[in-house]
Amino acid sequence: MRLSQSFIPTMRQDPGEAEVISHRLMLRAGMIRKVAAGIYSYLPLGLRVIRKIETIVREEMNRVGAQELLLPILSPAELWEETGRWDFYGKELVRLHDRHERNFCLGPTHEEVVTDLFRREVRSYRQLPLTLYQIQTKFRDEIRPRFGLMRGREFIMKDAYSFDQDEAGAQQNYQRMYHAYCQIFSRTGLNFRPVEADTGLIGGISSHEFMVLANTGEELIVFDPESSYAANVERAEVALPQEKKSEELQPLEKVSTPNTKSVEDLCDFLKVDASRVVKTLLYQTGDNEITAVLIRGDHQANEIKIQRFLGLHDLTLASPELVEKIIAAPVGFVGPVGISNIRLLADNALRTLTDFIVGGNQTDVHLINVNSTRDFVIHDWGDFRQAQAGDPSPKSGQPMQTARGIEVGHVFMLGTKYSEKMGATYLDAEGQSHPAIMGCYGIGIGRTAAAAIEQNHDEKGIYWPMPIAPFHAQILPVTASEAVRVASEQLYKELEDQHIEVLLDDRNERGGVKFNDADMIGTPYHIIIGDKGLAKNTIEVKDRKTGEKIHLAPSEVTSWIKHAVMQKLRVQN
Ligand code: 9G3
Repeated sequence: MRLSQSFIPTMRQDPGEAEVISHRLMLRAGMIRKVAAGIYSYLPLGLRVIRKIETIVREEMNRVGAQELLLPILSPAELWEETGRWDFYGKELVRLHDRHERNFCLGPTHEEVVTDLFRREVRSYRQLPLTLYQIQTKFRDEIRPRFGLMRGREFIMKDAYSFDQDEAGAQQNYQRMYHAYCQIFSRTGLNFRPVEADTGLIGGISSHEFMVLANTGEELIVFDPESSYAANVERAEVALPQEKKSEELQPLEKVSTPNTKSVEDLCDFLKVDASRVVKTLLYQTGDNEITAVLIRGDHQANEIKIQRFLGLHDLTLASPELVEKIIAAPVGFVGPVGISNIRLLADNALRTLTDFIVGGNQTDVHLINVNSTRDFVIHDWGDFRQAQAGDPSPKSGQPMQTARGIEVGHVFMLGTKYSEKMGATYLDAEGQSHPAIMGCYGIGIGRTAAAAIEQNHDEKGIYWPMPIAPFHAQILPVTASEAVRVASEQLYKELEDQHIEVLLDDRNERGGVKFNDADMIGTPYHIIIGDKGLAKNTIEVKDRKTGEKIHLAPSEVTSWIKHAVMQKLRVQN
C-alpha cells in the first residue's frame, strides 16, 4: 500500500479527549475516529488490526470444532421475556420497536437467540456436542462509555455457545475452549494470564477471565508466584486466619476521638495501626432494614461476596437518614456494641482479633479494647473482604502478589440456566428428554487491539506484535532523489511479490515527518532509504520495538525482511 494514496489520517497534536494511551494512540495513528460517545468508525489501519485478531480467533475456534454462524443484531423482546432478562436489564439494553409497535433490542449478547435456534433445530443426543460462534457488533448503553475501544457502547465481540448432553461433556468442552483461548492470546503476541473469575449476574457455575497484564488495566488480580493460582480480586478466596486469639482481654473503654470519621484520622489520633480498628459498614437490605458488615480497618469490603452471601442482586450503602432512623448513630461513628435491631456479619479476619477499636454510636466517640462475644454478638461469619497482596495463596500458602489487567476474554460454564427456562432439550438414547448443558465464551476484539497497545507502546507510539500488526514493514524514502525513488519502488515491488504487507511512504514529506508517523503507526520494521546509504550501497533496517538497526545491501533486504517476518509470525504460533 502506498501512503500517498491511503486514508491514514495521523495527528501531530495530542487529542485532548483521550484518557488512556491506547485511545490516544489509536486516534493519533489514524486507526479510529469517534462518531458519538462510545461509538467509533474503524478506519483502514484500525480495521486491518481488527481483521488480523478476528482471523486468529476464527482459526482457533474452527480448530476446536466450533462452527461460525451469524445471528441477527435485532432481537425480539419475546425471547428476552422468556429468560426474565427483558425486565432485568434496565437502560443498558438498547430497546426499540418496529412499525407494528413490536419490541426489539440491539443484541448485547446472544444467549437467548442461540438457545432459541437450538430448541427449534436440535432433537437428538446424536447432534451433540454442538458449539456455535459468531463475530459481531454488539450494543450496550454503558452509563459512562470511555477509554476508546476499551469500553464502547458499540463493540465487536466473538461470542460462542456450547451445548452438551452431560456435565462431563460440558466440562470437556469448557477445557477445550479454555485452551483455545490460551492459544489465541499467545498467538496475538500478548502477555496475558487466565484467572478465576466471579460468575456475576449471568449466574454460571465456573468461569475464567483472560487478562492482558498492563498497569493501566481496570481489573485487579491476585496471583501466587509459586503456583498457577490466579484470580480476580472480586473472586479470590481468603483463607481463614492462623493465629490464636489471646486469652487475656482488656476492659472495654470509651474514648473521646474528635473529628475522626475515617480509619486514617482515627489511627493518627490514637497512634494505632489500622489492623486494630474494625469498620462497621451498613448496607440497606430492605425497605426499612440495615445489615452491618464488620471489616478490619486495613481490609477492603468485597461487595460481590457480601451480595452473594445475602442472596441479593445489588448492594447499596444505607443512607445517613436511614442509619439515624434505625440505629440513631452518626455515620462515621457507628459500631456494633449496644445495637440489637440489625443483623451483624463479620469477616473471618475478626475471628482472631482481640481488644480492637470500633465506633461508639455517638459523635466523636470510639470504644477501645472491644471483643466479640463478650461485648456484642456476631450473627454470621464469612469471607467478606477483598484479597490483597501478602494474603496466603489457597494453593501454596505462600504470600500472593497483585497485578493489574485488562479483561479481553471470558469463558463461562452456564449449566442449564438458559436451556431450562427456554425448553432447549434433547432426547437421549432411551428417548428421555433433558435440558442441554451450556457454556458461553466471549472475546472483545476491539478491546484486544486496545490492550495490545497498552502493552506495546513507548513515548513515540505503538510497536505492534507481528501477528496483529497492520503492516509488516514500512519503506521510508527519506531524501527526494531519483536514485532513492527507484530503489524504494524496486524494494516495494519485491516485498509485495513475497506477500510481505508493506507500506511505502511515498508522500512528498520531510524525513522527520515520515519517521514520526512510522513510529506512531508502529509497523515492526522500518526500511530507511537515503542517498547517503545508497552511495555506500546500503539500506538501513530498523526494529521499531528495540531500535536496533542493521545495514544491508539493497539486494539483501527482501530476503532478510521475509525471513524476519516469518520467524516472528511463527514464534507465536
Ligand atoms: C445484557 C446487557 C448487558 C450484559 C448482558 C446482557 C454482560 C450480559 C454477560 C455476558 C456473558 C457472555 C456471551 C459471550 C461470553 C460472555 N452485560 N452480560 O449477559 F442484556 Cl444490557 O455477556 N455472553
